[in-house]
Amino acid sequence: MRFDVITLFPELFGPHQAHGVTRRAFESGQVEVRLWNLRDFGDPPHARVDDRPYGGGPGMVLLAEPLERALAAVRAARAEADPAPLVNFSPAGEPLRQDRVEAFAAGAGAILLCARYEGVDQRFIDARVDLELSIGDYVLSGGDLPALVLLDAVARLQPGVLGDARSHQQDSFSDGLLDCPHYSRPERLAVGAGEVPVPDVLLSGHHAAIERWRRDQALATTRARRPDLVEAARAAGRLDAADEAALAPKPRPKL
Ligand code: 4HQ
Repeated sequence: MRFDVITLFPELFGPHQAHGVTRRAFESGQVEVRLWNLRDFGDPPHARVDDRPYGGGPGMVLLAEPLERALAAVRAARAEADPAPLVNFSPAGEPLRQDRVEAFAAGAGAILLCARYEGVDQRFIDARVDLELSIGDYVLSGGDLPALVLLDAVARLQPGVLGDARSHQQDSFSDGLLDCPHYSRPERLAVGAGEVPVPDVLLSGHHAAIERWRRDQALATTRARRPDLVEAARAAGRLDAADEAALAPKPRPKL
């Protein structure tokens, strides 16, 4: 797959691709990333890419014409029968969730527009942008970090990137629920005055019991922190009878 990134700060992308478990996906070209510096398409004589908003007010707006030229160059280089979607990152976009990451990971890529300033001339968005995505309800200074977030989430799903294929099945959201807690050495951890053990079941060697415990933990955490995700999993038919039993209110012990 191939991602073309239109940005004013292409230097932000190299370091991410050089590190961690996702490095191989980028270095092998499994996830090919081409960077396009919007400045190269700016208006002469000073390669201008932004200007003041009509109607007044603070901040600057990314100009539609440099974006048009950059996009034309990307489209020509991709030369596709089935054009890749142009994605713009914005707090007004659709929330980016794992199901959409999985769709990108299985697809042929996209063109990622990383805006700066107050945003992009709306006429360019209306005419050219296929999809607006948000990575959360907060305000960033640009769309570069959201693009890196998407690339990272896509790269780790590529075959061979996580050592063990089972890693993704255990991820948060892989089945619509949050992940269960994880424990490693030592068996008893000195904390303050006391010692904290690892939950017994994890040392039992009883694989079915371990699997049930992890599922119950995932259900309990998800209900406590994200009841909306439990509702969505239920509505999607992803909760079986054992899950519903784990979620059911415990009968009050008689006194
Ligand atoms: N932006 N999720 C880019 C964001 C944002 C977000 C603000 C988008 C600044 C220029 N993007 N503009 N949150 O905060 O995607």
